[in-house]
Amino acid sequence: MTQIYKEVSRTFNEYLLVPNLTTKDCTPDKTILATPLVRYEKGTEPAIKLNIPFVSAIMQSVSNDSLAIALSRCGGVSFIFQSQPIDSQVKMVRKVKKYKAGFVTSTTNLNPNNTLSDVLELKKKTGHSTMPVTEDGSPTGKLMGIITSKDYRISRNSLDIKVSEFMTPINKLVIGTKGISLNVANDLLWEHKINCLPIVNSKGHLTNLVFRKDYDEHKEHPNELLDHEKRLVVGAGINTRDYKERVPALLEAGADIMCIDSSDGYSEWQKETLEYIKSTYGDAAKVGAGNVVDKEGFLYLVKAGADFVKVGIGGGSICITREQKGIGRGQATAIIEVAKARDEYFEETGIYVPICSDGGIVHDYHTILALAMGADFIMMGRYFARFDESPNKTIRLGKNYVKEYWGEGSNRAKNWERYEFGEKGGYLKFEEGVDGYVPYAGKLKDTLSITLEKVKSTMCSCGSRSIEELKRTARLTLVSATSIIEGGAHDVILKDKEYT
Ligand code: MZP
Repeated sequence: MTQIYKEVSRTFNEYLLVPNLTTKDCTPDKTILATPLVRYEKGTEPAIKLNIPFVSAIMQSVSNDSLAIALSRCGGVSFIFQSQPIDSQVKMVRKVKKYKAGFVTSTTNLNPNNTLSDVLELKKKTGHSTMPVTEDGSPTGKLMGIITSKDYRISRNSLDIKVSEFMTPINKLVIGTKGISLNVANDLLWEHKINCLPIVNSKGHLTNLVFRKDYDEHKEHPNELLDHEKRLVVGAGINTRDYKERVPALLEAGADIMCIDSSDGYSEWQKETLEYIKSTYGDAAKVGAGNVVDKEGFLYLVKAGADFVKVGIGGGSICITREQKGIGRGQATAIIEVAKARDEYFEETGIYVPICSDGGIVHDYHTILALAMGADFIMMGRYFARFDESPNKTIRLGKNYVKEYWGEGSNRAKNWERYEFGEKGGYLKFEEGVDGYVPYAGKLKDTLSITLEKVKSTMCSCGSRSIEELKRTARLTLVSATSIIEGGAHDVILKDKEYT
């Protein structure tokens, strides 16, 4: 007999938080947004924690290397999309792992036989006025000296003069040795009143440059999410088809966390994939799975070895799965049920498996509701697609700037691995996603910091200083349709609206 759930399937807009007592020591600056990313046993620490509870979606129009760098610098993680050849995904992961805040690879280089004329041409081309001089003119050659605009006067020097004759030679330079920390590099910059510090290895070869301005920028990212080698943390999507080739390549490139990308994760293909990965790589490979919307799906993936479980079917902004296939569940109901299953599983086994609320975040406050409902962290696509750092194009549409945003189930993405079941595959039989635009929103860090301020402020209204406390003590209320109207500005004439 068909089972019909008694409870209506609900979503974020239907709930509000009821404030708890805010004590004087509960202020936004004291709230902590750290949250577990992977499973852990009672009494131990998770191997990876996020510094903010946000990750970016496994999507072509969202998570590439530049978004991954920007988000990890702010404390979250991107899952670089898997609907691309293994080698191009691996390249993106490598770029994130190689990124070292403050330590840059020199892109404007000279050799001692270059002339002043070459210097001026290079400056015009790259816009950089600080140029290391290496024996062979490469970014990693033996360092001979440095040229800055203080080293020459165009009105006095002949354009033919060789770089070796007017550069500041190595014996007059302050130099850092490879392996020093950014703090030590910064101390040298300040102590010697210089703007650029070349870093060399034991053979005297240039490895990096550290600029004073980059250090200042680094200071603006106190939440950076770093691995034990102080590299940014990065995630990568995988699928249930080519995982035997993709997973080792991603691990080799340094991916810290992987996640199976699928619209419906309650399947034997996911179980097989998880079991293969865990039996082959053990704890060295961390992998999330999903998406599910109920207790059964959650427990199935947990028992197969998932390090976290992603929750949500059909709620994504670009998703038409519910219209096309009639499957899914309201995101709020799905999270509440799965969170309960997670807590019961923890109670029974002492193993905590974090859950991720994936898709459907429209307003900033929805993120707080998702956390209060029990999500450990939140995956967003639309939210991150709007920023400078996402891979998609910014275009002008009428009076506004927008960015392209398309679903993985759209013909444009051709991500059949995410939607096909077991068949030979290779094409989408029908679309489950749309191709559209989102309003352009500038730099990730600027908007993200406002969203996080809202999260912290609401946590304080709820008397919580941590996400764990919020999940434990939050009180949610359902809202009527008319009380939703009451919640917005109403019965006033807004100043920025035309009066007609
Ligand atoms: P949103 O943040 O834009 O609302 O939702 C992003 C999520 O939608 C993704 O993380 C993924 O789970 C889901 N998604 C991606 N593509 C499609 C599709 O084409 C989709 N149907 O549903």
